[in-house]
Amino acid sequence: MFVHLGINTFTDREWGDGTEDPALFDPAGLDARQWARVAREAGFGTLVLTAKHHDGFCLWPTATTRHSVAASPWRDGAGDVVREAAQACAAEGVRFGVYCSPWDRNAPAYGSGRAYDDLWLAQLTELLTGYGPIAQVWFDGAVGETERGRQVYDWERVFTTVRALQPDAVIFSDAGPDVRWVGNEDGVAGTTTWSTIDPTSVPTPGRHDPWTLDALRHGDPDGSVWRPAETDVSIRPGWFWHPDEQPRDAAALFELYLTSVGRGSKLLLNVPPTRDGLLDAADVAALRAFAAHRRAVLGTDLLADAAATTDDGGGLVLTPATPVRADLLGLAEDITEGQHVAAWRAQADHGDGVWRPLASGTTIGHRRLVRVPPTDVHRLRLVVDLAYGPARVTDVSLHLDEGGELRRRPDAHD
Ligand code: FUL
Repeated sequence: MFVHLGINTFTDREWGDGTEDPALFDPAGLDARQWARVAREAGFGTLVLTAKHHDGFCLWPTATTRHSVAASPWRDGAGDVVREAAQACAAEGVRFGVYCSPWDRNAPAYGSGRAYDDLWLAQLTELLTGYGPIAQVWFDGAVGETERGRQVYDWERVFTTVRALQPDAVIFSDAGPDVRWVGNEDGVAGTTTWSTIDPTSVPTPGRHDPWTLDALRHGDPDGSVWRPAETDVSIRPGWFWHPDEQPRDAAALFELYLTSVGRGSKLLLNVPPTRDGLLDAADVAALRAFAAHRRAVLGTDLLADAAATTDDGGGLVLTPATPVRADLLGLAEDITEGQHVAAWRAQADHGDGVWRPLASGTTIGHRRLVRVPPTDVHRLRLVVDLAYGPARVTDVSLHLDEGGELRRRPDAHD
């Protein structure tokens, strides 16, 4: 779960310009335990907090700038959102991660090169040494121009510092090094998603050549680094909470799950706290309904009791004890030795002994979920037509999400 909270929450903006008065920040009812509890209950493994967004306002009492919670009325200037969030996550058994924006529209040194990197690394050092284990460090790619020009970050130094201070933290950016951006903020990974990529195709975060987004979206089966795609998207139109915006409903959230996790990617879903510092009741209700729906649909595998055989054509044939009606196909590949499946197809026998096409695709990865027309399945056959190494398909499942295919979004096909 992504948690965007900051000055923007109080100014109704998405990108602050850094001139905001810290006095605006006062989420009086802030309860990070509520965020972490909702995250855990809805099935999120990690919570990533915007410790600093582009406006430069720090949610912890940093020694590096006065532009922080220490200058705000919240908790009489003695509060620390990062600490409360870290402790809440520890108490709820949710991993904790931080977003600390490279782009800083408040820092006078921004755009000057090393002087700004020094400040930013000092901030990162505070975050990575003062709050216990950090599971993910999240670097967004937004870069602004200043009158001094464009800041060129020393990414090697940044990554080396994170590694030294939190060796187990997963580092996210356009250019990894551990997890890559999926190339859009719509919640849609590619139907072809390789966890490997050619690192030279996206050499640094924030560099968007014409082919960059495509490289991020699909990855590369010949890529030399393992750098899975993470799909970040917000439950609301904006990343920050705005009074006039509404969250997506449970059906739309399930669709996001299918187009992210269901395409071998990770889902990082943003749920922004209100001005009171709590997750909005409407968002919580949508998350709960989404989690219940997801568990009901995906938790029931209609092929659970099926007998498995292999036929002459190299197909895996699954025969349930009684015919099943399904509209969602689930596949999984064991990726511990690499991701290999490059083309697969599924066929169904509707009871007349004839194999008819049901679905086909390219990559599988750790999870592939594909909507199929509502079908009576007497037997299911899976064939892997192309694999760049041993094809280890570990799961073939069928599910029923009644009517779900009607909600399929037109942009969800690629
Ligand atoms: C982007 C930022 O510009 C947005 O405000 C948001 O934080 C998103 C997750 O990353 O690069």
